Amino acid sequence: MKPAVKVTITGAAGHIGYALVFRVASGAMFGQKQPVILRLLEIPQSMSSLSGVGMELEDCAFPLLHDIVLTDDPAIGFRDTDYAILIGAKPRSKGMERKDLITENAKIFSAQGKSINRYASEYVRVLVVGNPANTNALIASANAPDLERNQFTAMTRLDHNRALGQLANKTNSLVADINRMTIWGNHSMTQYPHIDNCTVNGFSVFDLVSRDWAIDHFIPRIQRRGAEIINARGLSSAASAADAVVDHVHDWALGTRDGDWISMAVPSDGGYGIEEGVVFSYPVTCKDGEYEIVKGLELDELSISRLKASEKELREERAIIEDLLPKG
Ligand code: NAX
Repeated sequence: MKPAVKVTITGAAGHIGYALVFRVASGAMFGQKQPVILRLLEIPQSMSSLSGVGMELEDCAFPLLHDIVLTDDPAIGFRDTDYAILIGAKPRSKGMERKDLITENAKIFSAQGKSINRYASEYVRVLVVGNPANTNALIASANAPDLERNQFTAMTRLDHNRALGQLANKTNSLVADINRMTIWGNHSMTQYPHIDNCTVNGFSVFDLVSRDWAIDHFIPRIQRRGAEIINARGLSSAASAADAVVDHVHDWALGTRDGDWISMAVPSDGGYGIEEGVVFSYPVTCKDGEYEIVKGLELDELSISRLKASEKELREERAIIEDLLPKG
C-alpha cells in the first residue's frame, strides 16, 4: 500500500469540517487506494467538540484512515503535512463591519501562513476556504516565503458546482454532460459565473439557452446562491462546501477530465489583464499535481468589465490588510 497522505484540516469541528472529515477518511478525496492521516486543528475552545468528531471517526473504522491527530497546536497540526485545508475562520458577528472581518481573519491567516512555511512539507498544497477566501490565501502565501505562490489556492469550486447544477437543470441535461464552466474573480458577489465556453453534450450552450437568461437569471442566481441557502436553511452551506473541497483537492492532485476545466482561485500570472499576484478565480486544468491557467479565451466587453470589477474588489480587500503583508 502507498504511504499515507497527511491532510491538515483547520476548523474541523465546524459545520463544513464535520461534513468533510468523514469523506476524506473514506477515500473520496484521493481514491480508494490512498491511505490518509488526518490532522485536525482547532482553537482551544473547540477542542471538546473536536474530540467528539475524533471518536466518531474511530467508530467509522475507515480502512484508509491510518491515524487521527486532534490538536490546537499549529506546530503539530501542520507538521510535514502534504495538504493544508484552511477552513477555520472568524465568522461575521452582529454589528461587525466588513473591514473588521477582513482584518480579524487576516491575523489568523498570516499566522497560519507562517506555521505552514515552518512546519509543512516543502511540497504542501494549500486550499483556503475560510472567508474572505481569496484575500486570506494571499495573506497566507505572503507569510510563507519559502514556498511558491502557486502552492496556495482559494475555493471557488462551490460556485462552479452551483453553476453546473443550475445549467444542468435549465438544459435538462446531466452535470457530467457539461464542460468548461468558469467562475472568474473573487468568492463574493462580484464573482463572474461565465457560460460562454460551455458545451452541453458537445453542443454550444447557446443552442439551448439565451444570453438574456444567462445575464438576467443565471449569473445573479449563482452570485446569491449562498444567501438563498441561508434563507432556506437558517445556516450557511456546509455539505455542499465540503463536497467542493473534496472536488478541488481531488482534481488538483489527480487531474481534470480531458477536454474540461475547473475553477480555482490562484495567484494571477497577469493573465486576462488581472494584476499579478492577486488571488483570482480562473479556469484551470490540472495534471500530475500541478494546475495551469487556461490561456487564450476570448472575452467580450461585458465579461472584461465584470472581471475588472472583481479585481477592483480584491485590490480593495488587499489594501485593508496591506500592513500584514511582509514588505519587500
Ligand atoms: P463554523 O463557524 O461552523 O466553523 C468554523 C470552525 O473554525 C469552528 O469550529 C472554530 O472553532 C474554528 N476556528 C476558528 N478560528 C480558528 C483558527 N484560528 N484555527 C483553527 N480553527 C479555527 O463555520 P463553517 O460554516 O464551517 O464555515 C467556515 C468558513 O468557510 C467561514 O469563513 C465561511 O464563510 C467559509 N465558507 C467559504 C466558502 C467558499 O466557497 N470559499 C463556502 C462556505 C463557507 O461560507
